Amino acid sequence: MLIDEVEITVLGGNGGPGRVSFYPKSGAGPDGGDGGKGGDVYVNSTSDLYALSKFSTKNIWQAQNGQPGGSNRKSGGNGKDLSLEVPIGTLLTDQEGTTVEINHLNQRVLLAKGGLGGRGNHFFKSSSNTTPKYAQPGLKSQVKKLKLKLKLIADIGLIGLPNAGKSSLLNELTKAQARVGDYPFTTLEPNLGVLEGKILADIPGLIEGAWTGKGLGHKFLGHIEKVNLLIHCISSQSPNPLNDYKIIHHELEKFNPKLLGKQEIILLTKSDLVEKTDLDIKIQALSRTKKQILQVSVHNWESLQHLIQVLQNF
Ligand SMILES: Nc1nc2c(ncn2[C@@H]2O[C@H](COP(=O)(O)OP(=O)(O)OP(=O)(O)O)[C@@H](O)[C@H]2O)c(=O)[nH]1
Ligand SMILES: [Mg+2]
Repeated sequence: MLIDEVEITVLGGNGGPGRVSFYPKSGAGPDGGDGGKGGDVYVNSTSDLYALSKFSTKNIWQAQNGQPGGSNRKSGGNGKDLSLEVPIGTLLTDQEGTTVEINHLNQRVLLAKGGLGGRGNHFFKSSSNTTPKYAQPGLKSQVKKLKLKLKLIADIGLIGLPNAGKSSLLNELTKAQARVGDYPFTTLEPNLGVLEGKILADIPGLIEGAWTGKGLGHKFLGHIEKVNLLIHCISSQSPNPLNDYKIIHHELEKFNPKLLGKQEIILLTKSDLVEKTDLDIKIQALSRTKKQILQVSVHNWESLQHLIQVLQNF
């Protein structure tokens, strides 16, 4: 299952305590070393879309604590840093509402700093106090509560009513193996595929009222906020394709009007299932949208090649 929202707490390592100790030779003074620094917590980007799933079973992550100071002025070792991997497209928001966006590969951001180590008693030696019997405790690390939310970064989004043929198309255009079924809501979470270096996302079917939370689509509408192109799939078998178009158009508008500003092409899918005259009437009806309209069938190689060619221009 694709986990796209989690809450976690991250803590750096605490600083190691300074040490109170004295050289063995009597009167030689304090030799307590400083504690080591606690490790920091970083977040790294990964292309693994499923990387948030590990946070659903474990939600507190802490870097290693610093080691205590030793005798003979030996400092404690520093705690190891902790690196957490999250998928590209993850937004991390802390309690104060500050958001960091992970949007490219090899990105690394500091999340929580480890605490500094405490000073050992050697540090506090002075002419007025040659035998200090105290040392500092290590400092506490930073703690951050974070909300992690994944927004898929796809170049192209396949949208449409349930059963429109979105997943079938994804499978034909890419090496994806999305489940296909002759019933609505076959797709329960987005599928991704790669076509000539571009990432295609197959979004679960949207229905009327999706923006209010109906069906599954609402949860995933946010994932298309970043695509460059929407491929709006409408079944050629639909009795009223223009109405289908309007339903989805309305949902996009209600969810985020900016979505309407995206480049969009209309794809009449399953074109092998209707007569050419019927198809022409439907294309005519859809021309009112002023969008580019293509027809495609997964059983028609030429129509798929034509689509691939058109997509190269986006
Ligand atoms: N004949 C024919 N059938 C198709 C074509 N494309 C899809 N289908 C069939 O249409 C049905 C729905 O296809 P899906 O790809 O699962 O549709 P979807 O839009 O992903 O559906 P949801 O995930 O439920 O939203 C399946 O039975 C497919 O085999 C096509 O070009 N021609
Ligand atoms: Mg599907």
